[in-house]
Amino acid sequence: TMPPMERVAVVGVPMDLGANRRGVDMGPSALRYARLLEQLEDLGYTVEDLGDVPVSLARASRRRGRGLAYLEEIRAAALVLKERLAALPEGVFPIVLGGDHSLSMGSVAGAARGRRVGVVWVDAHADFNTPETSPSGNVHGMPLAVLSGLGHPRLTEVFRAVDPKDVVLVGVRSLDPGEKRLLKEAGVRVYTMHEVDRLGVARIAEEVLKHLQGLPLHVSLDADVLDPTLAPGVGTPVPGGLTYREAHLLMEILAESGRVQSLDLVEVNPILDERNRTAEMLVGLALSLLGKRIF
Ligand code: 5AB
Ligand code: MN
Ligand code: MN
Ligand code: MN
Repeated sequence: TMPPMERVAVVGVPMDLGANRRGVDMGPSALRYARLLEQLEDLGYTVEDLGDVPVSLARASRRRGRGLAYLEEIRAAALVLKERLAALPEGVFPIVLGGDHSLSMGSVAGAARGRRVGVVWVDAHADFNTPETSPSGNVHGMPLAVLSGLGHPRLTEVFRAVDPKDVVLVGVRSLDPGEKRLLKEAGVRVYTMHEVDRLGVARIAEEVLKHLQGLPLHVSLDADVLDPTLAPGVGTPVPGGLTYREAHLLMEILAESGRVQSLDLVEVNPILDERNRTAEMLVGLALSLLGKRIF
């Protein structure tokens, strides 16, 4: 089954302000270079590239560490993204190219258009920190909390978009103490790598679809969910990630539901990558999520 849409709109967000390491702002170019658009056309989609959302440059002088780095700059870029997605006609499937994961505040809020959606956040991390629980002050560790209504008021006032009970995490293997507590209190469903090992991805994917029954789905795919041997081009690698087939099987089963309506491909850092293989991995996964099949 293909998703219920034949048109795809691609939007880039060349932003690295939410992360510690520079370079993830080149992710949109790397994903385009890996022939995302051409391969979607080969699959039968009508594809439009909407170009990139404007993002402020990082300043060499800016001190990083505690406190929220680049809060206003990130808010502004994510807000433009939110408005661009919200303005798309119904029936167009947006694929957002990152960029650090803070952009997903805008993509989920924009794709939701004020309606109830389920979010499948596929990531080594939960991105559920608040300024109080964050060990780094980096906003890319906070977007899922903000979307759920937790975090800095400048962010939640414009990006709160989901009920945390409609959020599922898959592939998690690195959580900070405070965010663990918040995830439990909020009632987010978390499939860590322990559950991936025990249950397998097929069972998890079925459970995710059942848990989010009846809802249109947004998939947010962080490259660092993959094992770093497959996807070395990430700023925050964690050992013990998804294999090639686990990641594809998850996308294939989600695709079969016909309910996925929007996608983020984020956290690709070409500076840290080897011959663009991390971008190529994410492009392959996007194709599986949009209906590409082996046979
Ligand atoms: B990513 C960490 N939890 O908050 C933090 O790559 C890492 O978007 C966040 O998942 C990783 O700084 C953010 C330690
Ligand atoms: Mn992330
Ligand atoms: Mn991550
Ligand atoms: Mn990262």
